[in-house]
Amino acid sequence: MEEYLARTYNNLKTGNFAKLTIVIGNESCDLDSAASSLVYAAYLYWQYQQIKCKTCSKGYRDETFKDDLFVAVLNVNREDFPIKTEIGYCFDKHGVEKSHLVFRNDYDFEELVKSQPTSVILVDHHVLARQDLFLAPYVTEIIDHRPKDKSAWNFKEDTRTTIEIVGSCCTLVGERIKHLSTVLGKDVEFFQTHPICIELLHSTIILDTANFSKEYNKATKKDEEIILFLESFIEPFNYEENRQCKHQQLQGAKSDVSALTAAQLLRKDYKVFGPVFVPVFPILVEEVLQKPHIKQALHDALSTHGCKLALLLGMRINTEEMSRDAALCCGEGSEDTVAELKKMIEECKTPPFQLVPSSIKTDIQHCVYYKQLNLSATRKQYVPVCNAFIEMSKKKK
Ligand SMILES: [Mn+2]
Repeated sequence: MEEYLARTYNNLKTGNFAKLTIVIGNESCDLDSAASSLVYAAYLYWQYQQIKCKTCSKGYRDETFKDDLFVAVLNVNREDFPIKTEIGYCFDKHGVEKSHLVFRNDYDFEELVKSQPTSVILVDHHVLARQDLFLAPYVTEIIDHRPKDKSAWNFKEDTRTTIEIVGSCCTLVGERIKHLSTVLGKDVEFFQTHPICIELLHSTIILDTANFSKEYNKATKKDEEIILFLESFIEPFNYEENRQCKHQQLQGAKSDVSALTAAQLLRKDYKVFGPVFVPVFPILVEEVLQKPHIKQALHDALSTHGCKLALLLGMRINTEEMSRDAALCCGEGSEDTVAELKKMIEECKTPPFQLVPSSIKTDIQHCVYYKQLNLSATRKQYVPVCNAFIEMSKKKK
């Protein structure tokens, strides 16, 4: 894995390759997308090395011989990678060297795909985001676990597809590698020689199925089958405990935002409803407001998204206790507008948020802070209020 990552990173940088294959996940760049693209690209590289050795005589491969390149592209900008805390945790734990990863904004991929023979493999999605639409004509394979969506299908007719509803795309990647290895006559050699890949697939399937939780209900028979296959290499001392422990650690890492800056926190999980910017945090808003440079970060976030108001929603879970809080902030000159939304969330009956105004020390000028006593109300419940607010603002104009 180490050798694969370093060599790929350097060869891409120096343009030292014949044909390019890009393996890319969806734009949310969650652990499933990251692990699927990395493991599948590593496999394709390994497979290429196996076949190459058989067919190429040594003398024919002089210094001018260039290998094909298989690049996993993490579909997130490099500076936003720290936001994906569970990926950072998982990669660190299993020894994936982060300095050799390739990110969305490391290259002008639109130029790159045009300038030489290129194939693109989509994992964990098959509807391209607007900024990825230029990839469509190059797509040769799709591995995804969402229901097939033909509405935006503009891929070549001979595109190889593995689209099946299972808990995790990593399950399908594991199965595909197993199958390709058999065709190659290599049985389980790839898995035996790539323990990091086994761990990445294993961890992701556990996180995506909430450790095969019945309530969550995402796991399928195939997820179970592949995880057992992976565990035949991991050979944990106690299978049940191993899974449980991994699940807890990954969940913990996902909500561990202690190392993030104010600006990163505001980019981690947000939605925009017209003029209202609504980020949610896995910590209390009270803590977010204490972060250095929060005032500037909030100002920047509002202007980036063209918003006037921000509704910040926080939540903290301590082993058993949960608490929630919220804050409504606005930029200069939007004080009138904020008063309207303030009234709406305070008086909302469906459901009542039970917002209790509380004092807090912050250098944001226009900020109302609340404890939210209704613990089951999430951003989902605020959406209708935001939409009603947008409608009302339109009528006023
Ligand atoms: Mn997925």
